[in-house]
Amino acid sequence: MRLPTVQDVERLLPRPDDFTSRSRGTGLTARVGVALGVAFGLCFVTGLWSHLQQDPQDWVPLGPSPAWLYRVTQGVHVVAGTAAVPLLLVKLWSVFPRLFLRPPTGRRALVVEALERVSIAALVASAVFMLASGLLNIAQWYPWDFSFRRTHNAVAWVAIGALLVHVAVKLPVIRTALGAPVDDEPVDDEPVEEDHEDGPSDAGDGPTRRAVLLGAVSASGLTVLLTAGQSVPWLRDVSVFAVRNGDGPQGLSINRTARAAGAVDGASSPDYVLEVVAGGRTVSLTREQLAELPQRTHRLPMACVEGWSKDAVWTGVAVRDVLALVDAPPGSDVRVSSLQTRGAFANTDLPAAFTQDERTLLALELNGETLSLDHGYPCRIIAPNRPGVLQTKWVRRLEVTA
Ligand SMILES: Nc1nc2c(c(=O)[nH]1)N[C@H]1C(S)=C(S)[C@@H](COP(=O)(O)O)O[C@H]1N2
Ligand SMILES: [Mo]
Repeated sequence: MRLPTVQDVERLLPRPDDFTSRSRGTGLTARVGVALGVAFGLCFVTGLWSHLQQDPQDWVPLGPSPAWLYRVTQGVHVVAGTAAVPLLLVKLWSVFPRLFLRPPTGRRALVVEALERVSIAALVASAVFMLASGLLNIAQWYPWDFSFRRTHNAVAWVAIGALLVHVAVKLPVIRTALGAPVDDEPVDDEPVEEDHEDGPSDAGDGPTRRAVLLGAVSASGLTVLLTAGQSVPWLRDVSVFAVRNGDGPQGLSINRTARAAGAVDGASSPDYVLEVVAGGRTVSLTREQLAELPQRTHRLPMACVEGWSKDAVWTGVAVRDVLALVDAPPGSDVRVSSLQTRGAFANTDLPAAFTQDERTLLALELNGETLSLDHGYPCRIIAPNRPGVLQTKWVRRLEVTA
């Protein structure tokens, strides 16, 4: 018996022409591609913005105003990413037969083709990774060991680079495809085909491309409706897919509980004091002493990186008033440490622009009640226009760093 040769295997593989469904076509691919490009563009810009808040660079001016900005950018980030899922699936399905294109002859053509395929492989792999890792992060399920934020950010650059290369290479095809109707011929004029048991007819089976396009866009729109309520209050009741919608004890979702953070003992200890440190000076304040300082009340959103956000009324001491007790110069950078003993986000940095703002609070009350243990008792940071992960709960120490 002879082993099958490469030619034998090649004969068994389908060719792009073997896929005769009328549902596929460049008109469909290009239109879904444009929608996907917009979604990925929005995700990239808002994602970079969120990354920079958590990893500040000198050249990016970050500040507390407007207070709602991060809430909007991160809401857009998560909604656009979720809406991209059905679009990506339809896009991949529409170009799948091209996987079976045979390599061209001639060395030059072969090199060009190989380069294009490598860029497409990078694009597909990175796009799938971005959406999958983003969705898993929203679900707070981490089946990996790497840092989500750093990896999601690094792969985003691969995705956006590969996307730009792809658009540049395909630009002539895209322009032609967008200039023509999505279906080759008007649907109404098509003769009614009978179903053939022995495979697709020559004209091709399946829904028209217009129908597929409509389906893809509707699925994407539906995804938006089902998730946007995590940040858009009047959609809360519609958004059954929203993992968290902002509601919870004291009128606000709880992200990590005091127990999960290992903060219960420290937070309920009668010996609790807040340490405020600048240069050589340290002041220790009990919770009662904090409550005796001038109190301010502000309505500020909690805006989680996972997309959910909600306004709440916070009462407490302005961070800048506390810093004044140790004669810290106005506009100091501050390191915030918490009582947390387990997991990430135990310590955060509060840049000068935030410590200067009188709305940046060490909150003692949430929506008119004493902060519950899970919301950060004895006191927590709440600042305008900040990602939720930086709104440190169970604060133990504020130290001026610069
Ligand atoms: N010390 C500490 N603070 C923390 C966290 C944490 O894990 N540890 N989680 C943050 C995250 S991710 C969010 S979204 C907010 C949520 O605050 P809440 O649980 O009071 O709504 O708290 C932030 N503060
Ligand atoms: Mo969060």
